Amino acid sequence: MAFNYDEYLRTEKMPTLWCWGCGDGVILKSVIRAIDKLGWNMDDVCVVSGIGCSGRFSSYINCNTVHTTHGRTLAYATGIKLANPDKKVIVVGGDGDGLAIGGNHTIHASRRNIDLNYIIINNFIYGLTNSQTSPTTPQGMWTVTMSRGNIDPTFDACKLVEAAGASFVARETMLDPKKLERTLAKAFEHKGFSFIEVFSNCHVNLGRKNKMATAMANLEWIDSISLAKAKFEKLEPEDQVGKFPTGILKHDKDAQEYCEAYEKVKEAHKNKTAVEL
Ligand SMILES: Cc1ncc(C[n+]2csc(CCOP(=O)(O)OP(=O)(O)O)c2C)c(N)n1
Repeated sequence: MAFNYDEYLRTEKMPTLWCWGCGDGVILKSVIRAIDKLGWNMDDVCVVSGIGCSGRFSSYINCNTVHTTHGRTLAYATGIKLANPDKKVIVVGGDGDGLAIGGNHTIHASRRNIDLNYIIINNFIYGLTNSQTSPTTPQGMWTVTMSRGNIDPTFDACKLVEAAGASFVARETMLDPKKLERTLAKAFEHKGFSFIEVFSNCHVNLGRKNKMATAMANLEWIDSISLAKAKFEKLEPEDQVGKFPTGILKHDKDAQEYCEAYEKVKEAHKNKTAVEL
């Protein structure tokens, strides 16, 4: 039987505002199927999103939702989770939202290892605002703010959060929605800060002046820069340059989770003792 997405969507908001061929809709479907697989009750789920095309997630999914200010998703989500530690909190934002204006929050949520599920949809550009350079825009590509080619070195979001202390780190692409669904389900089940970077296309705002103006051309480029972790590791270091491993890159099940640590703070206050971690 066909999967019934309508159960999980605010159908009155359909069709979406996303451009034709945008990967955001594919990712939304994978998120929904991962939630369904885990059997979560939507009353227990809160989706927090930022400003950007990816920010529309919280408008379309039918659960508790907060559409927050640009770059501040994790600050809101941290408050929501600390006040409701038994609820499931999924955070969605763009590469601009989470790595530029919100980069600091991304680092510190990773460091605290709070039990949030943070999905960065990396389309390598500011999509909503029409093509400004983001921290993941490849060098040399055209953007409106670097119209002769981007000179900024890029950065690897997964390496950043791993170094900062995130206990679950994964990268997938929207080229393989079933694999994405499986990885999301594992991330959602993990207790601690789960970070999932999803490569996606923005043929309209990244592709149009970078020789990939169709969704297919943009996706072929994503395919050319990403490969499964096991294959990536077999490459010589010089061949790894410009390529990104996909799959689960880190899964530490033993790291102290922040809400649990916070419970110990409450205990310590009650008993007038020092916190015991
Ligand atoms: C404080 C603040 N600064 C800037 C903006 C303008 N703005 C809205 S979305 C956005 C960037 C969107 O890019 P990204 O976060 O990568 O998401 P995408 O649209 O690509 O999904 C910017 C700069 C804003 N809304 N608020």
